[in-house]
Amino acid sequence: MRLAFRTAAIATLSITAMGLGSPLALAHGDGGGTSGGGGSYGASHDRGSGRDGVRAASYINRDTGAATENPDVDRGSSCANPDHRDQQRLSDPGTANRNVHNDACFLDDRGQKVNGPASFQSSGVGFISACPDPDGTGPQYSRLSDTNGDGRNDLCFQSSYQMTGAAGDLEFHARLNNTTMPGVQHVVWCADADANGCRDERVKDGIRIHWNNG
Ligand SMILES: [Ca+2]
Ligand SMILES: [Ca+2]
Repeated sequence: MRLAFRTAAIATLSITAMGLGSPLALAHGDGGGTSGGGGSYGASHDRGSGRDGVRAASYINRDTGAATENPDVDRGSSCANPDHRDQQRLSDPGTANRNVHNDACFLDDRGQKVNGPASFQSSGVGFISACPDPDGTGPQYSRLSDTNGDGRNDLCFQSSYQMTGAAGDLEFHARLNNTTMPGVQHVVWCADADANGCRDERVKDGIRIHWNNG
């Protein structure tokens, strides 16, 4: 499945290279060829050079208006203006009532959002509580896993950015939670064509949550 996806992504490289450089072209690709952005990015990264000007931006979403709204996070926190740090009280036992919403983007040198397979990787306290499928029943997919077997999910791989037609499209999304362990949770987000996490990647960004007892 992964190999098939990567092959398809690389196949779109030539299309991307033929000049689909405008934001309009990117939007046009949302029907399924959007992996062109990510595919070309991942392929470049595999060559060790990276695509010029593409950078990772990860931020904490304030969840304005939601039950989980977090007033400690900047109101304007976004890919363009990321708030990377949060102080958060532990969620009540057995709930996610104070979970943290981590969003992220790849931005090209004009500040436009581009696609690419990517992963959120958590370390320290806490866990990844949600790793949504980017397109619901469509061909893109997510995979949430516990890579070190400690009972806490720490790796969220997503084959593309969100493309559901809802708010938050063109960005990557995960939810973080913690009910029992005060301390610091680090979450790195990276371009991850090989779907194995961020330690072998160079294009990445990260956020940090200080969980406390309130
Ligand atoms: Ca899907
Ligand atoms: Ca990797």
